[in-house]
Amino acid sequence: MSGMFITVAPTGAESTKSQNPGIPLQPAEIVAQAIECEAAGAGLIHIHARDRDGLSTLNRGILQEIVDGVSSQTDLVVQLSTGGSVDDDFESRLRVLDLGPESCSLTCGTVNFGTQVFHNPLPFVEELYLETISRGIVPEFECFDLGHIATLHRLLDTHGEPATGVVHCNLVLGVPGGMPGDLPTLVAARAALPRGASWSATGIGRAHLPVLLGALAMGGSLRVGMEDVLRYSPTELVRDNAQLVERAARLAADAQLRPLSGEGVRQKLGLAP
Ligand code: KMH
Ligand code: ZN
Repeated sequence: MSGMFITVAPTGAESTKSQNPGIPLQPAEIVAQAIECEAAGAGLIHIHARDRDGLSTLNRGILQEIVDGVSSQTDLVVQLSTGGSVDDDFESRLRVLDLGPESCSLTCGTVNFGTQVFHNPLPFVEELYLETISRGIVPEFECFDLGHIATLHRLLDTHGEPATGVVHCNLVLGVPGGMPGDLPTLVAARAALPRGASWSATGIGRAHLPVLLGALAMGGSLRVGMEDVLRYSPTELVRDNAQLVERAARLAADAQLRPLSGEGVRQKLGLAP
């Protein structure tokens, strides 16, 4: 199925309420914002969990609570983060798959992450990929750098295609330590993707709008959300995730594109007949 979609990444692992009080951290807040984001045009949700203190966690009880709320109250495609935070160990990140999500993130290599390091050595990446294949989960290949796209090619050459036969990538630009968030880099990254791949892009922080507009112009899908950006403009904080989805949907409509609903995303990713 052709067409573009909007992913919302409402929470992430790093941002705090003191940076932006609108960020949803607890399960009920995340579910409430998911409902609003679906109404605004999102088709897929990328989920991270926080504990009662608002700190990043891979606790499967909390993740399940969020998944249950989102699945029972929206038709959004559910994608769980296997990235977690830079402090999470590989075993905990793999065990997220025990929850049986429709999709999961799969970062294709290690990257400097500000002053920290997001560790994704090849053996872990391969193990995670093989687990997605055996469990029928659609991986979203997260590429923070051009080298990650080279690793994606290597994964496909070595281990074959993903469970549903669809390769879907998310290009992440503007992480300090990863690809810069500018148009020439986005064009290069998109050109390096496997032929026929489905792709979205997201720009972190001030790279958000340039990357969104570039991806839209190139026919890509869009990822927005407070995991990636906390300011709506240089002078304004983001109100909530729906505000970001609304803007993306508005710009897509101006470009004469209509984002796919959850059902359309399922078809595009090979999750539905
Ligand atoms: N929080 C970052 C270290 C993912 O969700 O897979 C990793 C991340 C990527 O957010
Ligand atoms: Zn994430």
